[in-house]
Amino acid sequence: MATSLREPVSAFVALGANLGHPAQAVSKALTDLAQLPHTQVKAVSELYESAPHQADGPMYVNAVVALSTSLNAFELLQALQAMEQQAGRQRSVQNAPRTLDLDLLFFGHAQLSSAYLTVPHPRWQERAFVLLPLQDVAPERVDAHMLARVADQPIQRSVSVICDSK
Ligand code: PH2
Ligand code: MG
Ligand code: MG
Repeated sequence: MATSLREPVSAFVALGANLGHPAQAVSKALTDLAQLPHTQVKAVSELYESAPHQADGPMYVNAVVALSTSLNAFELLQALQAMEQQAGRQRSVQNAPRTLDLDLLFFGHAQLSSAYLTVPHPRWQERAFVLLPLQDVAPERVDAHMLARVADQPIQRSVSVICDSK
């Protein structure tokens, strides 16, 4: 794991789930992310309920978390994949329904493209289920044009949150 001498980097992770108990899986992942070594949770978005985008299956629960971490990008990726495994993630076809998906959106200003990892995430701007929660934790990264382009994708803040705000 990382040496503690490395400068912390600001990283953003998108969470999604649509099999099993999606809200519980996302909540547990948020708790587990806070336990990662050399890592602090800086901000957590609201939870959103979204229709599967370019995919089939049940409604998704989505969120985005902002981290500060001294792990490197591959160490963080490994930790995210271990959490997906622990949540019972099966890998079949692309965009298949899943118990937990943890995607690294940004890792500081890094631009990486390898067989294992591409950051920034190649499709982050195409997805309402990324842009809306990202706007909660990093409004400076999301603009009106981006939101307009995804305005046709069904998404809402999760029901409990809507009730809370009334
Ligand atoms: N993830 C996908 C494909 N489609 N749709 C929604 N609403 N939420 C997701 O997290 C999602 C998706 C592939 O990772
Ligand atoms: Mg994904
Ligand atoms: Mg993924």
